[in-house]
Amino acid sequence: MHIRELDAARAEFIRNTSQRFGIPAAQIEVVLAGAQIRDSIIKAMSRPAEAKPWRDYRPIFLQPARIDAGRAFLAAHREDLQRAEDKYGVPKEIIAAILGVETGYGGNKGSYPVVDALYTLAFAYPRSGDPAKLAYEDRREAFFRDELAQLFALGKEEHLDITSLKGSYAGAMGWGQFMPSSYRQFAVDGDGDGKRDLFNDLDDVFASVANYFAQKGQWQRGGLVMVRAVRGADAQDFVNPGNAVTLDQTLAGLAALDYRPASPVTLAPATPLTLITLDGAAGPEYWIVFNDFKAITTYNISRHYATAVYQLSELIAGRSGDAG
Ligand SMILES: [Ca+2]
Repeated sequence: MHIRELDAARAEFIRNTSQRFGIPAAQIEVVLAGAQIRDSIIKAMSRPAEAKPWRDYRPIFLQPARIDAGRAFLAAHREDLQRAEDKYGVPKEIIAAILGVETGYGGNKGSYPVVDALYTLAFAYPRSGDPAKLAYEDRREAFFRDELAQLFALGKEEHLDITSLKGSYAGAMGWGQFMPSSYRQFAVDGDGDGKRDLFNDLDDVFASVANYFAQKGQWQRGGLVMVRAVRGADAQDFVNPGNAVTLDQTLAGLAALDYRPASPVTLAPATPLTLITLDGAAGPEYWIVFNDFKAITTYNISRHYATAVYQLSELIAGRSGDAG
């Protein structure tokens, strides 16, 4: 973007955000005047881990150190995690696994100034130059411009100095890496001290992650996440395009296509589900996925991400997760 275009886009953003959230324009102006467009953020956004095949993605998140740290984390915070599980229905191992994948259990909450991250992606989103990707890149830039606006609203509502906040290169914050809009919509005050603090207060963190899944993901208490499937000799490749999974199959429907659970599962016949294929180290892996798998994809739409979270949760719980 040329300087003049940037100035015009920024002026429009300031006007809109000021009106939308009742924040003085001068206050927004001062923050943006101190914001920087950072090349390191543009580079990081251009190579996400989710694009790797499952066989290369899995070892990043399911290495022994992360599993051991997860077990220690669960042991140290069992009662507090259990309270969140009881209230929201989301297993404590899933909450712990999310924190393990997102930030290594709080060890790496991100070191980028959140204002810079969102400002960079809102006004200098990386462009491939490929005309087929133009509409997608425009949508992403608009998404980050909205998140930057929501960050100003969050600062006003939570009495935060947003210029002091650190996070990921994409502007995700705290133990669970909430974007500003999710922070505003789904964060809850777990310990009842009147503040929603996703940076320092673990009761708030646990309750907020669980609430996110319960509200946005429509998590079903006691539901299945995913089970291994076996491909029969007569099966055709199962086509399941796109990112988000669509639960438009049943066990009987999959059986008719010659895919079956590797171990018997007890389900109501109409239970919605679908099949996904992962490119594993030993060849294709077939998995039947359910509502609570889809719920995890509301946190990050990648199937690899959801699978890693589930398998980490199983390993933290001391089960195999049929992780292979
Ligand atoms: Ca609190």
